Amino acid sequence: MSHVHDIFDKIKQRDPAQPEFLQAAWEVIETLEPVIERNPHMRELAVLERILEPERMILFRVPWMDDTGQVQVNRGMRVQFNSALGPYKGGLRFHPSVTLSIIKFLGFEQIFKNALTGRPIGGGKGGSDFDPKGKSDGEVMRFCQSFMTELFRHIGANVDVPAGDIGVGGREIGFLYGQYKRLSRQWEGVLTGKGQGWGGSLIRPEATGYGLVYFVREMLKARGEAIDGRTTVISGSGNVAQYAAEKILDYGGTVVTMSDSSGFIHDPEGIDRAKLDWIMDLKNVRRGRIREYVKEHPGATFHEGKRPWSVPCEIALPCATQNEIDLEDAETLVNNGCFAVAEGANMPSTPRAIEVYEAGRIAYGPGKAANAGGVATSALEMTQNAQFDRWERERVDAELDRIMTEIHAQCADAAAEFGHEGDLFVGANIAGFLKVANAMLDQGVV
Ligand code: NDP
Ligand code: 2IT
Repeated sequence: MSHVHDIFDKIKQRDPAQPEFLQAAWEVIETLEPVIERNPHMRELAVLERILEPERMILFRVPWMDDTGQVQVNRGMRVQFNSALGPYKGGLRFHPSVTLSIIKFLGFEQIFKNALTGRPIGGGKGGSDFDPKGKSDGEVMRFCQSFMTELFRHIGANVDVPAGDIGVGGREIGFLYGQYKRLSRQWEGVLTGKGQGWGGSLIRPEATGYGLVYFVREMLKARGEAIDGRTTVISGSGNVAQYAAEKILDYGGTVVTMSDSSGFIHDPEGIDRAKLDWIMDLKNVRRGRIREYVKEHPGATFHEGKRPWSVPCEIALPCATQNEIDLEDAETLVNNGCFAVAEGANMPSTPRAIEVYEAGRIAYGPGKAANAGGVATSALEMTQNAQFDRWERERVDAELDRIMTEIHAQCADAAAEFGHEGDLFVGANIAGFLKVANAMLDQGVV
């Protein structure tokens, strides 16, 4: 049996009930066989085995009182996966589906994503099975305060720096930060995605979506294509989806769908700037559901319980959640003429969907490369906080664009070097892995 199969068997035995983590782990290690062959010392030093085991996992009870006076109990967690390159860095997800398997998969992806950004940040992730949907601001605040009352002793500006993810946006980061500051008596860059008036970086809210589209621009450029005049299908209607849509419009593309967990809206005339502003207000201020779009925009239709991949497009941007494009969705996309898929979400494509992209030779930007703009800009926020400085919008955006362009080049170069020309999936894994593995080798057996 090959080295990577052998290692995978061991992690399966250790954590048989963690399907998302096993999926993310296999997607990386299956592409690393040639790297290990070229670097046999990595085997003896168990680099793969070490990278697959988190440095530390913290699980804790989060009790809080709801508006009726009833006490609720959720589970909190933080997986501090790898600190070879810098302090642990990665988001917090608040969603009822959160399990240790999901947080481990996200933390594992984060290690390589963060390495690709070229910034000094390690990989981590955390969250809770708390559902912010339908909760009052007071309930969300009490939950966040209770969550941070335990988490604060495990994090710090040079230790571990959480941020947002699904269900954690500016409101939650504010409540979490306030409680951290109160408990630690430190005003420091311990969280990113902070408010613009109190240490948050300009462009951080936009960064994942903008960065995704900068990556798409590079991916298409390499094939002599461009976004201008192309039709884009987007899933999700949260932070990443909204700013991906905005940047597609800036580049002259058309966006015809957005979605949430109830279904998708299809607007054949295109979601223009004014309609996108309406969606941003719906989701971010009124905290409404995407189905409400069709009441206001009669040309559009709502498709209950469905995902948007059946709508013909040239570019598909999954920006909702993991495993949202399966084999059949991928086949439909390719058969309808889609030639580029770039992942705003983490692991939105199942392994069989990825096989379809590769067989169809379409441009495929894996999440750990394509959505790295969010964490890259978080790292720029950390730099600004450490310098007690605040950069102009244009400076942060230019830096984000440069980082995304560089990530695309790194992935393309690593793919070519290992005989997989044009395969950014393999390239992202190898380029990210080599940076982390070399740092681990330098730092001894820890
Ligand atoms: P938000 O909470 O802002 O939005 C999430 C969106 O995805 C909502 O439209 C939500 O719909 C939908 N969604 C969530 N869970 C599901 C589900 N199980 N099935 C169908 N739809 C779902 O999160 P973000 O936009 O921040 O995150 C979206 C994705 O991008 C995630 O995969 C995240 O890990 C990834 N990501 C985020 C980054 C960031 O900076 N925020 C950085 C890099 C990646 P509903 O409202 O119905 O739940
Ligand atoms: O998945 C991700 O990269 C994020 N949710 C952002 C992490 C961060 O620290 O900004």
